[in-house]
Amino acid sequence: MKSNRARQGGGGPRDFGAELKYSSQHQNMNGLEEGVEFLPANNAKKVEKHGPKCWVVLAAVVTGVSVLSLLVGFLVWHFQSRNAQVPMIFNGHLRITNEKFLDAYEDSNSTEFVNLATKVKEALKLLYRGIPVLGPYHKESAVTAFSEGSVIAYYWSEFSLPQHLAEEAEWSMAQERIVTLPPRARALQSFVMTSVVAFPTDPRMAQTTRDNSCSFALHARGGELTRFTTPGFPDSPYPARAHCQWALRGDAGAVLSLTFRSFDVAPCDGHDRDMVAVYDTLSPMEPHVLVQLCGAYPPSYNLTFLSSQNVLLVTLITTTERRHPGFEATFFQLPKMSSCGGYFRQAQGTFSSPYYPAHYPPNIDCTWDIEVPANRNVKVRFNVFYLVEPEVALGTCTKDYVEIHGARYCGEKPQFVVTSNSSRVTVRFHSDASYTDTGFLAEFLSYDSSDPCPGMFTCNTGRCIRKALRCDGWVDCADHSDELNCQCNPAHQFTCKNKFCKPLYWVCDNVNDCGDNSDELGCSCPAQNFKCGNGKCLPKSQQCDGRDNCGDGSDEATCDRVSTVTCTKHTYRCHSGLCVNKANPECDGQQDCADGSDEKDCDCGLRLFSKRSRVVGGEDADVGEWPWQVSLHAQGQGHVCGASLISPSWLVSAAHCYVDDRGFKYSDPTLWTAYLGLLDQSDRSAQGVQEHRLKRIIPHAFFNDFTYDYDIAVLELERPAEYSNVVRPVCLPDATHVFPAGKAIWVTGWGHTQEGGTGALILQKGEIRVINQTTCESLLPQQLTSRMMCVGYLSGGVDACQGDSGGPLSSVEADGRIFQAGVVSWGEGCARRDKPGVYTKLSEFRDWIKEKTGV
Ligand code: 4AZ
Repeated sequence: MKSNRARQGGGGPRDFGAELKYSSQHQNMNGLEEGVEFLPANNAKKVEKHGPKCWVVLAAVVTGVSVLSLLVGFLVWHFQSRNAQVPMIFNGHLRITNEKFLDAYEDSNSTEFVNLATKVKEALKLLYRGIPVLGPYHKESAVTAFSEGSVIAYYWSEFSLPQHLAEEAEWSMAQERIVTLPPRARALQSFVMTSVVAFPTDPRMAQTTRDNSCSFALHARGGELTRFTTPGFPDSPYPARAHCQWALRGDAGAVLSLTFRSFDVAPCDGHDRDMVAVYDTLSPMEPHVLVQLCGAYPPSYNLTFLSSQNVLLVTLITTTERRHPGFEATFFQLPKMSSCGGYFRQAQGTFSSPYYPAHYPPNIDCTWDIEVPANRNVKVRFNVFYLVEPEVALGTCTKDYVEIHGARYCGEKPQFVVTSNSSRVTVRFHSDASYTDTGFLAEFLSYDSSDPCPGMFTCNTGRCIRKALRCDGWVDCADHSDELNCQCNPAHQFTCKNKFCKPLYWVCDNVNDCGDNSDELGCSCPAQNFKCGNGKCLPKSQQCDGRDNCGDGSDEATCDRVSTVTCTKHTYRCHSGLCVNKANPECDGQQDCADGSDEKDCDCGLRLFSKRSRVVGGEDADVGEWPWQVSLHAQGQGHVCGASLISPSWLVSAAHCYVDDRGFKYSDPTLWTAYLGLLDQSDRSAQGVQEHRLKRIIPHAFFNDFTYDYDIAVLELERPAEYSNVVRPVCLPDATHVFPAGKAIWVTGWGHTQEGGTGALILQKGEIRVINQTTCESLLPQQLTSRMMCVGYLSGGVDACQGDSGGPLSSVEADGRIFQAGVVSWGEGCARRDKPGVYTKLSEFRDWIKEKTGV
């Protein structure tokens, strides 16, 4: 719940006035009084004789007058602004306890609605009249809807308040009241109102209180799905500067389940943003907001919300003029849960938050009472855990939480285990009135306290992991306990000072892998020296002197001031022909070239979906996560190679995919089909997938089919691709772009998931690291050229494989943009120890791509 604004005694403006008064008195004492005492202004002689003092008097008088007029000005401004009237609209609800709900109350044009609304308005007027901070300033109230229970009225009230009373009025309106009307209110005799409460409205929403042009009321029928959309969906964008709302209802005793099936509004960036909000009430009251959404969500993202009663309100406020389709939503009613939680008397079982994986409802408390056989202990493992709520201080769990043995858990957590040293445990779940999440999925297990993880390693957190994961350099237990007290294998592991074991080739890669930096300490240069990217040590004085002293440009790449320097092969050349000393300045959100050319042509490397699906385990990619990834199907063979989209008409791929082989003309563009926006090979007609024929295949003229040197090709599409949420281009790195050793990069593709295995149906992603060129040359002797780079892990495990060829290596760069670092090319097998994958370095081919494609 959004914390209630606390009432602040002696408001800010008053304190400010007091402070100012004090400081002006202070000035008076130091200036005016001194002058008055020593320099009577009527003594002309004295004035003449004591020339300098005369100026003091004059200055003092001028200062005094200015201070006085400033003070008067301030007081006038202060009282004017204090009394300036500010309009405020509050949205609220109240309960009428002695009325029965009639169906006619759902129709705001019915006589019954109008009559009851008149009574409510009258009652509110009387209520405000009795409150000094509200009564004199109340202008108008209106009832917008009624719902069951006995009858709940939703209303707004408008006030015109002096500025200095706004905060107090806000506080007063937020006090939940039971209203007893004065006996003279005859017309309202026996009209009992409770739970009267209201909160200030988002000023942008206030307009909707009067304008009904985009207001809709929908009632769920039986168990049927009711559909609604933003105006114009999906063919035209929703209106700019619109204020829309959908009041959703079910029958008495029901709750509602609302799902956004498609959601694409303007991105959440910037101050002005379009926003969809869902409220667990029919008034847009902030303390009852379930979610606020902007941007675009992939269809796989769970956007189902449950209400606590039989009503929900969806609002759309648009302040931008961007063109987006909006949303399509459905809702239905279902009986309210009579209770939640459970009572288990067995050795193991599973349980979840209510309605998992939908967003659990607000205002709910559940208890699970678990008891396993008496001679065993019980542990609860949370496999999925999302109880995220905005504005909750880290670790406080003041809003939604799970409680076990008095400890509260909230937020987003990777798998964790809570153990009990008895056979019984009680798990409590609480959700408050605002913001809900998808909740948790848990299982309980009984265990023998002397051997909690039979055949496995027990983390200090209680989690069981495979024994092979112990001391492998990767943290698998949340508390690192699997990597503590290890004996490192000196053949391929480095022993950190803190005793962690890390792969040897991570040493001196400029990344603090140990956590205590001990893997980087032995590699630093002597004092007063600077370490180049290529390991050379140079005097600090040579750093940022405009000259490439390191030989790889690194001494000039990270200078505080971006300056124009002599061009070398390591400096970025602006369109003007001048060079700048900053590393990777392209599309980083900062103009570095005087002509702005480094920030031109930057419509690339961004994903449009604001959120990733919360995939549990696995390495399946999500819809729209790699919108530049392309799948190339050869006639009669299905997926053969990957590629990347770099412009509407051009793809980058690997030359070796298009070499004729065993009688098949892979070089013939007419035998290929490119699938863009694809995730699942078994669902190529999924929404958003584009199927394109190829017009041309241009392999690099120097491609060597034996060494795989120059393994790059560009492919022209027969007709241009249409950019969408799932089809977008990647950024191409400049020839000077550096992807340093140790940098984490993503490789994606539908290739084999194991050496000698079969291809994946769902696009796979894997995070790998750039390996130092000399290390790689020693691992793959006489096979590496300067057009190739190694990326992967020497310990094996994650790698590209057959079928990934031609696909991109995607690197997240400054400003969050994704640049293509390489093209999947070759390797000795897949994921083998000491045999990382080899990739074509894209920066080496920037000019070639420009020459062949114009991109
Ligand atoms: C291939 O055959 C292939 N492990 C691609 C990458 C790698 C191995 C094979 C790297 O397309």
